[in-house]
Amino acid sequence: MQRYSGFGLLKHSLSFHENWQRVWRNPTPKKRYDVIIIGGGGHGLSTAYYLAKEHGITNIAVLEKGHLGGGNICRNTTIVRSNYLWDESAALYEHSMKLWEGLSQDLNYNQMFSQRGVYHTCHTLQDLRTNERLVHANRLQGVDNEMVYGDQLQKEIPALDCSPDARYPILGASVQRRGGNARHDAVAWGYARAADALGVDLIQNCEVIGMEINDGKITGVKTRAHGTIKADRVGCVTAGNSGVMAKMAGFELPLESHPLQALVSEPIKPFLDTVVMSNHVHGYMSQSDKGDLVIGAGIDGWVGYGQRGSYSIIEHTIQAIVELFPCTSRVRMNRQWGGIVDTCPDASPIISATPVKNLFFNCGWGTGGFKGTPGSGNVFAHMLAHGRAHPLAEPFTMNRFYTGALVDEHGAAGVAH
Ligand code: FAD
Ligand code: PYC
Repeated sequence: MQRYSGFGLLKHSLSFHENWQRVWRNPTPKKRYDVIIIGGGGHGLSTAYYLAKEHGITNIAVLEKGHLGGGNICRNTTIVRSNYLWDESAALYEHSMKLWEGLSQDLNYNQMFSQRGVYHTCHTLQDLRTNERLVHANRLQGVDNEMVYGDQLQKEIPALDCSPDARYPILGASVQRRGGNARHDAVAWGYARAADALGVDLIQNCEVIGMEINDGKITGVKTRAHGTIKADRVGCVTAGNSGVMAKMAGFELPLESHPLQALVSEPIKPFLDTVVMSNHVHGYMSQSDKGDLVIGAGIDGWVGYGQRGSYSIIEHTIQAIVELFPCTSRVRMNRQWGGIVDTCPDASPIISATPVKNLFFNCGWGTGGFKGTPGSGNVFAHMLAHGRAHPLAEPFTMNRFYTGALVDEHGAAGVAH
Protein backbone atom coordinates (compact mmCIF):
# COMPACT_ATOMS: atom_id res chain seq x y z
CA MET A 1 0.00 0.00 0.00
CA GLN A 2 1.26 3.46 -0.86
CA ARG A 3 1.94 5.63 2.19
CA TYR A 4 2.60 9.33 2.57
CA SER A 5 4.38 11.03 5.44
CA GLY A 6 3.01 14.26 6.92
CA PHE A 7 5.61 16.14 4.85
CA GLY A 8 4.50 14.26 1.70
CA LEU A 9 0.87 15.19 2.31
CA LEU A 10 1.79 18.88 2.74
CA LYS A 11 3.93 18.83 -0.43
CA HIS A 12 1.13 17.26 -2.48
CA SER A 13 -1.52 19.66 -1.18
CA LEU A 14 0.70 22.66 -2.12
CA SER A 15 1.11 21.29 -5.65
CA PHE A 16 -2.66 20.60 -5.87
CA HIS A 17 -1.85 16.86 -5.94
CA GLU A 18 -0.35 17.22 -9.42
CA ASN A 19 2.27 14.50 -8.94
CA TRP A 20 0.28 12.34 -6.60
CA GLN A 21 0.66 8.75 -7.74
CA ARG A 22 -2.63 7.38 -9.08
CA VAL A 23 -4.15 4.45 -7.23
CA TRP A 24 -4.88 2.75 -10.54
CA ARG A 25 -3.68 3.38 -14.10
CA ASN A 26 -5.69 5.24 -16.70
CA PRO A 27 -4.91 3.06 -19.74
CA THR A 28 -5.88 3.52 -23.36
CA PRO A 29 -7.97 0.48 -24.29
CA LYS A 30 -6.35 -2.24 -26.40
CA LYS A 31 -8.05 -3.42 -29.57
CA ARG A 32 -8.74 -6.87 -28.12
CA TYR A 33 -9.08 -8.56 -24.74
CA ASP A 34 -9.60 -12.15 -23.56
CA VAL A 35 -12.45 -10.92 -21.38
CA ILE A 36 -14.40 -7.67 -21.32
CA ILE A 37 -16.47 -6.89 -18.24
CA ILE A 38 -19.14 -4.26 -18.79
CA GLY A 39 -19.82 -2.25 -15.62
CA GLY A 40 -17.29 -0.93 -13.11
CA GLY A 41 -19.45 -1.34 -10.02
CA GLY A 42 -18.70 -3.62 -7.09
CA HIS A 43 -19.63 -6.83 -8.87
CA GLY A 44 -17.77 -5.98 -12.11
CA LEU A 45 -14.59 -5.01 -10.25
CA SER A 46 -14.66 -8.05 -7.99
CA THR A 47 -15.22 -10.28 -11.04
CA ALA A 48 -12.13 -8.80 -12.71
CA TYR A 49 -10.08 -9.24 -9.54
CA TYR A 50 -10.97 -12.91 -9.03
CA LEU A 51 -10.54 -13.69 -12.75
CA ALA A 52 -7.00 -12.39 -12.57
CA LYS A 53 -6.17 -13.73 -9.13
CA GLU A 54 -7.78 -17.17 -9.18
CA HIS A 55 -7.89 -18.03 -12.88
CA GLY A 56 -4.72 -16.34 -14.14
CA ILE A 57 -6.59 -14.40 -16.86
CA THR A 58 -5.19 -10.88 -16.87
CA ASN A 59 -5.89 -9.63 -20.40
CA ILE A 60 -9.14 -8.09 -19.13
CA ALA A 61 -10.84 -4.72 -19.50
CA VAL A 62 -13.55 -3.35 -17.25
CA LEU A 63 -15.57 -0.81 -19.27
CA GLU A 64 -17.44 1.71 -17.13
CA LYS A 65 -19.72 4.35 -18.60
CA GLY A 66 -19.07 6.85 -15.82
CA HIS A 67 -16.54 6.69 -13.00
CA LEU A 68 -15.71 3.57 -11.03
CA GLY A 69 -18.10 3.22 -8.12
CA GLY A 70 -20.57 5.81 -9.43
CA GLY A 71 -23.45 3.33 -9.38
CA ASN A 72 -25.10 1.31 -6.64
CA ILE A 73 -21.86 0.11 -5.09
CA CYS A 74 -21.44 3.54 -3.50
CA ARG A 75 -25.16 4.32 -3.16
CA ASN A 76 -26.18 1.49 -0.88
CA THR A 77 -26.64 1.36 2.87
CA THR A 78 -23.84 -1.21 3.32
CA ILE A 79 -25.73 -4.00 5.08
CA VAL A 80 -24.01 -7.39 4.91
CA ARG A 81 -25.70 -10.62 6.04
CA SER A 82 -26.19 -14.16 4.79
CA ASN A 83 -29.47 -15.17 6.50
CA TYR A 84 -31.45 -16.18 3.40
CA LEU A 85 -34.08 -18.91 3.49
CA TRP A 86 -33.32 -21.47 0.80
CA ASP A 87 -30.21 -23.66 0.83
CA GLU A 88 -29.13 -22.36 -2.59
CA SER A 89 -29.17 -18.71 -1.47
CA ALA A 90 -27.77 -19.32 2.00
CA ALA A 91 -24.82 -21.13 0.37
CA LEU A 92 -24.18 -18.29 -2.08
CA TYR A 93 -24.50 -15.46 0.47
CA GLU A 94 -22.50 -17.39 3.08
CA HIS A 95 -19.73 -17.87 0.49
CA SER A 96 -19.76 -14.10 0.17
CA MET A 97 -19.77 -13.62 3.96
CA LYS A 98 -16.68 -15.78 4.31
CA LEU A 99 -14.92 -13.68 1.67
CA TRP A 100 -15.99 -10.50 3.51
CA GLU A 101 -14.39 -11.87 6.66
CA GLY A 102 -10.95 -11.90 5.02
CA LEU A 103 -11.39 -9.12 2.49
CA SER A 104 -9.38 -6.33 4.15
CA GLN A 105 -6.37 -8.65 4.33
CA ASP A 106 -6.90 -10.06 0.85
CA LEU A 107 -7.09 -6.62 -0.79
CA ASN A 108 -4.71 -5.00 1.70
CA TYR A 109 -7.32 -2.26 1.98
CA ASN A 110 -9.39 -1.58 5.09
CA GLN A 111 -12.99 -2.45 4.22
CA MET A 112 -14.12 -1.27 7.68
CA PHE A 113 -16.11 -4.48 7.85
CA SER A 114 -17.90 -4.30 11.16
CA GLN A 115 -19.77 -7.43 12.27
CA ARG A 116 -22.08 -5.50 14.58
CA GLY A 117 -25.11 -7.75 14.02
CA VAL A 118 -28.27 -7.34 11.93
CA TYR A 119 -31.68 -7.59 13.62
CA HIS A 120 -35.03 -8.21 11.90
CA THR A 121 -37.79 -7.13 14.26
CA CYS A 122 -41.10 -9.05 14.36
CA HIS A 123 -44.36 -7.22 14.96
CA THR A 124 -47.01 -9.89 14.26
CA LEU A 125 -47.34 -13.58 14.97
CA GLN A 126 -46.78 -14.22 11.26
CA ASP A 127 -43.58 -12.13 11.35
CA LEU A 128 -42.39 -14.10 14.35
CA ARG A 129 -43.10 -17.48 12.75
CA THR A 130 -41.42 -16.46 9.50
CA ASN A 131 -38.28 -15.39 11.35
CA GLU A 132 -38.26 -18.48 13.58
CA ARG A 133 -38.48 -20.63 10.46
CA LEU A 134 -35.61 -18.65 8.93
CA VAL A 135 -33.50 -19.17 12.05
CA HIS A 136 -34.13 -22.94 11.98
CA ALA A 137 -33.30 -23.13 8.27
CA ASN A 138 -30.11 -21.11 8.71
CA ARG A 139 -28.92 -23.27 11.58
CA LEU A 140 -29.36 -26.39 9.47
CA GLN A 141 -27.36 -24.67 6.72
CA GLY A 142 -24.56 -23.77 9.14
CA VAL A 143 -25.38 -20.05 8.97
CA ASP A 144 -25.56 -18.24 12.32
CA ASN A 145 -28.96 -16.77 13.22
CA GLU A 146 -30.92 -16.69 16.47
CA MET A 147 -34.09 -15.29 18.04
CA VAL A 148 -34.15 -12.80 20.89
CA TYR A 149 -37.28 -11.77 22.77
CA GLY A 150 -38.60 -9.20 25.27
CA ASP A 151 -36.23 -7.90 27.93
CA GLN A 152 -33.20 -9.43 26.23
CA LEU A 153 -33.91 -7.51 23.01
CA GLN A 154 -34.48 -4.27 24.94
CA LYS A 155 -31.19 -4.81 26.76
CA GLU A 156 -29.33 -5.37 23.49
CA ILE A 157 -30.86 -2.31 21.78
CA PRO A 158 -31.82 0.19 24.52
CA ALA A 159 -33.08 2.88 22.09
CA LEU A 160 -35.55 0.53 20.35
CA ASP A 161 -39.15 0.99 21.47
CA CYS A 162 -39.96 -2.50 22.76
CA SER A 163 -42.93 -1.31 24.86
CA PRO A 164 -46.39 -2.88 24.48
CA ASP A 165 -47.73 0.64 23.76
CA ALA A 166 -46.03 0.90 20.38
CA ARG A 167 -48.44 0.99 17.43
CA TYR A 168 -47.02 -2.34 16.22
CA PRO A 169 -45.42 -3.79 19.38
CA ILE A 170 -42.22 -5.77 18.85
CA LEU A 171 -42.70 -9.44 19.73
CA GLY A 172 -39.08 -10.47 19.16
CA ALA A 173 -36.33 -10.33 16.57
CA SER A 174 -33.97 -12.58 14.69
CA VAL A 175 -30.33 -11.54 14.78
CA GLN A 176 -27.41 -12.60 12.67
CA ARG A 177 -24.47 -11.54 14.80
CA ARG A 178 -21.90 -12.03 12.02
CA GLY A 179 -23.86 -9.57 9.86
CA GLY A 180 -23.08 -5.86 9.86
CA ASN A 181 -21.72 -3.11 7.64
CA ALA A 182 -18.71 -2.39 5.45
CA ARG A 183 -17.52 0.85 3.91
CA HIS A 184 -18.91 0.75 0.38
CA ASP A 185 -16.45 3.06 -1.40
CA ALA A 186 -13.53 1.16 0.14
CA VAL A 187 -14.98 -1.98 -1.46
CA ALA A 188 -14.99 -0.37 -4.93
CA TRP A 189 -11.55 1.19 -4.52
CA GLY A 190 -10.03 -1.89 -2.91
CA TYR A 191 -11.13 -4.19 -5.73
CA ALA A 192 -10.19 -1.60 -8.39
CA ARG A 193 -6.68 -1.13 -7.02
CA ALA A 194 -6.10 -4.86 -6.61
CA ALA A 195 -7.42 -5.67 -10.11
CA ASP A 196 -5.28 -2.93 -11.65
CA ALA A 197 -2.22 -4.25 -9.84
CA LEU A 198 -2.83 -7.65 -11.49
CA GLY A 199 -2.87 -5.99 -14.94
CA VAL A 200 -6.60 -5.43 -15.50
CA ASP A 201 -7.35 -2.33 -17.62
CA LEU A 202 -9.99 -0.17 -15.91
CA ILE A 203 -11.49 2.09 -18.59
CA GLN A 204 -13.71 4.87 -17.28
CA ASN A 205 -16.05 7.09 -19.31
CA CYS A 206 -16.47 4.22 -21.75
CA GLU A 207 -20.14 3.49 -22.30
CA VAL A 208 -21.02 0.31 -24.17
CA ILE A 209 -23.63 1.17 -26.78
CA GLY A 210 -23.84 -2.06 -28.77
CA MET A 211 -22.73 -5.67 -28.99
CA GLU A 212 -20.86 -7.13 -31.95
CA ILE A 213 -22.48 -10.52 -32.55
CA ASN A 214 -21.57 -12.84 -35.43
CA ASP A 215 -23.28 -16.20 -36.04
CA GLY A 216 -24.86 -16.07 -32.59
CA LYS A 217 -21.52 -15.48 -30.88
CA ILE A 218 -20.26 -12.26 -29.27
CA THR A 219 -16.98 -11.01 -30.74
CA GLY A 220 -16.74 -7.57 -29.19
CA VAL A 221 -18.58 -4.53 -27.89
CA LYS A 222 -19.22 -1.11 -29.42
CA THR A 223 -18.32 1.81 -27.20
CA ARG A 224 -19.18 5.50 -27.49
CA ALA A 225 -15.66 6.70 -26.74
CA HIS A 226 -13.36 4.08 -28.28
CA GLY A 227 -15.29 2.36 -31.08
CA THR A 228 -15.37 -1.44 -31.21
CA ILE A 229 -13.24 -3.41 -28.76
CA LYS A 230 -12.91 -7.13 -29.47
CA ALA A 231 -13.18 -9.87 -26.87
CA ASP A 232 -13.38 -13.66 -26.65
CA ARG A 233 -15.84 -13.48 -23.75
CA VAL A 234 -18.00 -10.70 -22.36
CA GLY A 235 -19.50 -10.45 -18.88
CA CYS A 236 -22.26 -7.91 -18.35
CA VAL A 237 -22.53 -6.64 -14.77
CA THR A 238 -24.57 -3.48 -15.16
CA ALA A 239 -26.97 -3.42 -12.20
CA GLY A 240 -29.96 -1.20 -12.96
CA ASN A 241 -29.29 -1.26 -16.70
CA SER A 242 -29.23 -5.00 -17.39
CA GLY A 243 -32.52 -4.96 -19.31
CA VAL A 244 -31.11 -2.28 -21.63
CA MET A 245 -27.95 -4.33 -22.19
CA ALA A 246 -29.89 -7.54 -22.89
CA LYS A 247 -31.94 -5.66 -25.48
CA MET A 248 -28.67 -4.65 -27.21
CA ALA A 249 -27.82 -8.36 -27.45
CA GLY A 250 -31.27 -9.22 -28.78
CA PHE A 251 -32.98 -10.98 -25.86
CA GLU A 252 -35.08 -10.11 -22.84
CA LEU A 253 -34.47 -10.66 -19.14
CA PRO A 254 -37.17 -11.25 -16.51
CA LEU A 255 -36.21 -8.06 -14.68
CA GLU A 256 -37.69 -4.71 -13.70
CA SER A 257 -35.59 -1.67 -12.83
CA HIS A 258 -36.79 0.42 -9.87
CA PRO A 259 -35.35 3.34 -7.94
CA LEU A 260 -34.32 2.55 -4.36
CA GLN A 261 -33.36 5.40 -2.10
CA ALA A 262 -31.62 6.07 1.18
CA LEU A 263 -30.97 9.04 3.44
CA VAL A 264 -28.59 10.04 6.18
CA SER A 265 -29.06 12.38 9.11
CA GLU A 266 -26.80 14.95 10.65
CA PRO A 267 -24.14 13.25 12.80
CA ILE A 268 -25.28 12.62 16.37
CA LYS A 269 -23.74 10.97 19.44
CA PRO A 270 -23.38 7.18 19.17
CA PHE A 271 -26.54 5.44 20.37
CA LEU A 272 -26.98 2.49 17.99
CA ASP A 273 -24.18 -0.05 17.60
CA THR A 274 -26.03 -2.53 15.39
CA VAL A 275 -28.32 -2.69 12.34
CA VAL A 276 -32.11 -2.83 12.82
CA MET A 277 -34.51 -3.74 10.03
CA SER A 278 -38.29 -3.96 10.26
CA ASN A 279 -40.10 -5.58 7.35
CA HIS A 280 -43.44 -4.81 8.95
CA VAL A 281 -43.24 -1.17 10.09
CA HIS A 282 -40.99 -0.91 7.04
CA GLY A 283 -37.74 0.88 7.64
CA TYR A 284 -34.16 0.11 8.61
CA MET A 285 -31.36 2.01 10.28
CA SER A 286 -27.75 1.83 11.40
CA GLN A 287 -25.38 4.50 12.68
CA SER A 288 -22.17 5.20 10.81
CA ASP A 289 -18.82 5.63 12.53
CA LYS A 290 -19.20 9.36 11.85
CA GLY A 291 -22.49 9.41 13.76
CA ASP A 292 -24.94 9.78 10.84
CA LEU A 293 -28.07 7.67 10.93
CA VAL A 294 -28.15 5.63 7.71
CA ILE A 295 -31.77 4.99 6.82
CA GLY A 296 -33.77 3.31 4.07
CA ALA A 297 -36.83 1.30 3.20
CA GLY A 298 -38.52 0.21 -0.04
CA ILE A 299 -38.26 0.64 -3.79
CA ASP A 300 -40.52 2.96 -5.74
CA GLY A 301 -43.53 0.94 -6.83
CA TRP A 302 -43.03 1.88 -10.47
CA VAL A 303 -40.17 1.29 -12.86
CA GLY A 304 -37.75 4.12 -13.63
CA TYR A 305 -34.15 5.11 -14.24
CA GLY A 306 -33.99 8.32 -12.15
CA GLN A 307 -31.39 7.98 -9.40
CA ARG A 308 -33.65 9.83 -6.98
CA GLY A 309 -36.76 8.06 -5.70
CA SER A 310 -40.04 9.65 -4.64
CA TYR A 311 -40.85 11.89 -1.72
CA SER A 312 -43.68 9.67 -0.45
CA ILE A 313 -41.15 6.91 0.28
CA ILE A 314 -39.07 9.28 2.42
CA GLU A 315 -42.12 10.25 4.49
CA HIS A 316 -43.14 6.63 4.97
CA THR A 317 -39.58 5.59 5.89
CA ILE A 318 -39.14 8.33 8.47
CA GLN A 319 -42.52 7.50 10.06
CA ALA A 320 -41.30 3.92 10.50
CA ILE A 321 -37.96 4.99 11.99
CA VAL A 322 -39.61 7.31 14.50
CA GLU A 323 -41.99 4.51 15.52
CA LEU A 324 -39.09 2.15 16.10
CA PHE A 325 -36.80 4.76 17.68
CA PRO A 326 -38.91 7.59 19.16
CA CYS A 327 -35.71 9.31 20.39
CA THR A 328 -34.88 10.19 16.74
CA SER A 329 -37.99 12.33 16.23
CA ARG A 330 -36.10 15.63 16.17
CA VAL A 331 -33.01 14.50 14.26
CA ARG A 332 -32.55 16.43 11.01
CA MET A 333 -31.86 14.69 7.72
CA ASN A 334 -28.79 15.79 5.81
CA ARG A 335 -28.77 14.02 2.43
CA GLN A 336 -30.93 11.76 0.29
CA TRP A 337 -30.09 9.85 -2.88
CA GLY A 338 -31.23 6.91 -5.00
CA GLY A 339 -29.91 4.10 -7.16
CA ILE A 340 -31.50 1.84 -9.74
CA VAL A 341 -31.91 -1.80 -8.81
CA ASP A 342 -32.78 -4.73 -11.09
CA THR A 343 -35.40 -6.88 -9.43
CA CYS A 344 -36.21 -10.47 -10.42
CA PRO A 345 -39.59 -12.16 -9.92
CA ASP A 346 -38.10 -14.42 -7.22
CA ALA A 347 -35.86 -11.76 -5.60
CA SER A 348 -32.76 -13.81 -6.49
CA PRO A 349 -29.92 -12.90 -8.85
CA ILE A 350 -29.28 -14.14 -12.38
CA ILE A 351 -25.75 -15.49 -12.93
CA SER A 352 -25.96 -17.05 -16.32
CA ALA A 353 -24.96 -17.87 -19.86
CA THR A 354 -27.28 -16.23 -22.40
CA PRO A 355 -28.72 -17.09 -25.83
CA VAL A 356 -25.59 -15.40 -27.27
CA LYS A 357 -22.52 -17.63 -27.12
CA ASN A 358 -19.71 -16.34 -24.87
CA LEU A 359 -21.89 -13.55 -23.46
CA PHE A 360 -22.70 -13.94 -19.75
CA PHE A 361 -24.87 -11.83 -17.43
CA ASN A 362 -24.65 -11.26 -13.69
CA CYS A 363 -27.59 -9.14 -12.57
CA GLY A 364 -30.88 -9.05 -10.69
CA TRP A 365 -29.31 -8.67 -7.26
CA GLY A 366 -32.05 -6.15 -6.63
CA THR A 367 -31.95 -4.40 -3.30
CA GLY A 368 -29.49 -6.87 -1.78
CA GLY A 369 -26.37 -7.11 -3.92
CA PHE A 370 -23.91 -5.19 -1.76
CA LYS A 371 -23.57 -8.12 0.62
CA GLY A 372 -23.09 -10.34 -2.43
CA THR A 373 -20.23 -8.33 -3.94
CA PRO A 374 -17.30 -10.67 -3.12
CA GLY A 375 -19.24 -13.91 -3.66
CA SER A 376 -20.87 -12.70 -6.87
CA GLY A 377 -17.56 -11.69 -8.44
CA ASN A 378 -15.95 -14.90 -7.28
CA VAL A 379 -18.51 -17.25 -8.86
CA PHE A 380 -18.95 -15.10 -11.98
CA ALA A 381 -15.18 -15.15 -12.56
CA HIS A 382 -15.43 -18.95 -12.57
CA MET A 383 -18.19 -18.75 -15.18
CA LEU A 384 -16.17 -16.41 -17.41
CA ALA A 385 -13.04 -18.54 -17.05
CA HIS A 386 -14.67 -21.95 -17.67
CA GLY A 387 -17.77 -21.06 -19.70
CA ARG A 388 -20.04 -22.85 -17.20
CA ALA A 389 -21.61 -22.09 -13.84
CA HIS A 390 -19.76 -22.44 -10.56
CA PRO A 391 -21.63 -25.05 -8.48
CA LEU A 392 -22.88 -22.28 -6.15
CA ALA A 393 -24.22 -20.33 -9.14
CA GLU A 394 -25.97 -23.26 -10.88
CA PRO A 395 -29.38 -22.63 -9.24
CA PHE A 396 -29.20 -18.98 -10.38
CA THR A 397 -28.95 -19.43 -14.15
CA MET A 398 -31.77 -18.32 -16.43
CA ASN A 399 -32.74 -21.95 -16.73
CA ARG A 400 -34.86 -21.60 -13.60
CA PHE A 401 -37.35 -19.44 -15.46
CA TYR A 402 -37.94 -22.34 -17.86
CA THR A 403 -37.97 -25.18 -15.33
CA GLY A 404 -39.91 -23.23 -12.70
CA ALA A 405 -37.25 -23.93 -10.04
CA LEU A 406 -37.40 -20.38 -8.70
CA VAL A 407 -35.47 -19.45 -5.55
CA ASP A 408 -38.10 -17.28 -3.89
CA GLU A 409 -36.36 -14.99 -1.41
CA HIS A 410 -38.93 -12.21 -1.08
CA GLY A 411 -39.15 -12.88 2.66
CA ALA A 412 -35.40 -12.57 3.21
CA ALA A 413 -35.03 -9.61 0.83
CA GLY A 414 -37.75 -8.09 3.00
CA VAL A 415 -37.60 -4.49 3.98
CA ALA A 416 -36.20 -3.04 0.78
CA HIS A 417 -38.96 -4.64 -1.31
P1 FAD B 1 -23.31 -0.79 -9.72
O1 FAD B 1 -22.34 -0.14 -8.80
O2 FAD B 1 -24.56 -0.04 -10.04
O3 FAD B 1 -22.52 -1.19 -11.04
C1 FAD B 1 -23.05 -1.24 -12.34
C2 FAD B 1 -22.21 -0.35 -13.20
O4 FAD B 1 -22.54 -0.56 -14.57
C3 FAD B 1 -22.44 1.14 -12.92
O5 FAD B 1 -21.24 1.74 -12.48
C4 FAD B 1 -22.91 1.68 -14.26
O6 FAD B 1 -22.45 3.00 -14.54
C5 FAD B 1 -22.32 0.67 -15.23
N1 FAD B 1 -23.01 0.64 -16.53
C6 FAD B 1 -24.34 0.61 -16.78
N2 FAD B 1 -24.58 0.60 -18.09
C7 FAD B 1 -23.37 0.62 -18.70
C8 FAD B 1 -22.95 0.63 -20.07
N3 FAD B 1 -23.83 0.65 -21.08
N4 FAD B 1 -21.61 0.67 -20.34
C9 FAD B 1 -20.70 0.66 -19.33
N5 FAD B 1 -21.05 0.66 -18.04
C10 FAD B 1 -22.36 0.64 -17.72
N6 FAD B 1 -27.49 -4.23 -0.95
C11 FAD B 1 -27.15 -4.84 0.23
O7 FAD B 1 -26.74 -5.99 0.23
N7 FAD B 1 -27.24 -4.16 1.41
C12 FAD B 1 -27.71 -2.89 1.48
O8 FAD B 1 -27.78 -2.30 2.57
C13 FAD B 1 -28.13 -2.27 0.28
N8 FAD B 1 -28.67 -1.02 0.32
C14 FAD B 1 -29.00 -0.39 -0.84
C15 FAD B 1 -29.48 0.91 -0.76
C16 FAD B 1 -29.72 1.64 -1.92
C17 FAD B 1 -30.24 3.04 -1.82
C18 FAD B 1 -29.47 1.03 -3.19
C19 FAD B 1 -29.72 1.79 -4.45
C20 FAD B 1 -29.03 -0.29 -3.27
C21 FAD B 1 -28.79 -1.02 -2.10
N9 FAD B 1 -28.32 -2.33 -2.13
C22 FAD B 1 -27.98 -2.97 -0.95
C23 FAD B 1 -28.18 -3.06 -3.40
C24 FAD B 1 -26.74 -3.02 -3.95
O9 FAD B 1 -26.22 -1.72 -3.89
C25 FAD B 1 -26.73 -3.52 -5.41
O10 FAD B 1 -27.43 -4.75 -5.51
C26 FAD B 1 -25.30 -3.76 -5.92
O11 FAD B 1 -24.45 -2.69 -5.56
C27 FAD B 1 -25.33 -3.94 -7.44
O12 FAD B 1 -24.10 -4.35 -7.99
P2 FAD B 1 -22.92 -3.34 -8.45
O13 FAD B 1 -22.25 -2.87 -7.22
O14 FAD B 1 -22.06 -3.99 -9.42
O15 FAD B 1 -23.77 -2.20 -9.16
O1 PYC C 1 -30.39 -6.65 1.57
O2 PYC C 1 -30.10 -6.36 3.70
C1 PYC C 1 -30.39 -5.96 2.59
C2 PYC C 1 -30.75 -4.55 2.43
C3 PYC C 1 -30.91 -3.64 3.40
C4 PYC C 1 -31.22 -2.48 2.79
C5 PYC C 1 -31.24 -2.66 1.46
N1 PYC C 1 -30.95 -3.95 1.26
